[in-house]
Amino acid sequence: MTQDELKQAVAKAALDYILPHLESDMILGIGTGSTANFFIDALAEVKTRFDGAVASSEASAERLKKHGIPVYDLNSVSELRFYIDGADESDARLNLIKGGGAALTREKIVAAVSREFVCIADESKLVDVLGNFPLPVEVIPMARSHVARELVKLGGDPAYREDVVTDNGNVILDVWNMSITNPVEMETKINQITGVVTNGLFASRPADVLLLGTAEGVKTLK
Ligand code: ABF
Repeated sequence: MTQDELKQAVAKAALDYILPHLESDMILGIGTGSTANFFIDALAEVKTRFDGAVASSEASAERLKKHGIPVYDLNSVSELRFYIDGADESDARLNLIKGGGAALTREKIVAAVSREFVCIADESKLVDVLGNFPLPVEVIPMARSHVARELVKLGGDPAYREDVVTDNGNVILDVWNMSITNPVEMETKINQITGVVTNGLFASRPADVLLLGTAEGVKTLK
């Protein structure tokens, strides 16, 4: 199976996972990226069974709207029953690295409002220790150099992601060469650096379930 076929399979599995719970007034949290895009396309087939969605990026909002799925402002919603999104890496405890698509801050906000975070990924994303994928950090532009120096003190090797401005008007530093053995601690430490908006570790609030596309079929990790 190709990687895209694995992504399509987990997108379908996520739809099957949420389907029995859908209600006409329910609003879903929807993520960003190619796996999330497959999910949005699958979700369109059942769009009459729920009310609408909150998106973690402008790109996903556009895709939802193109399918005729209403998109809400998060401030008008008190709870999202599910948040369905991809990841760049997951460990076996469902701590994640996200933000390869630069949408990490909005993703973290949507995750915070969601009752159940369903992560969808192909098997290449499951790792023993997080950090092979460079950890994205969203930074207020004027603090970029300061934050980079502080990240070096934490053992990382930050690189400015040039030509990328987030949906919030900020910049991204990608931190290479970190072996993140204590994700909750690292997430907290990085967030305490002045000028950091947020970082791509989802460990204080990890995924609740990981649907993993493998050559042997979709595996469910909880
Ligand atoms: C989002 O999309 C991000 O947090 C993550 O960076 C990325 C995963 O992309 P893909 O599904 O295309 O591999 O979920």
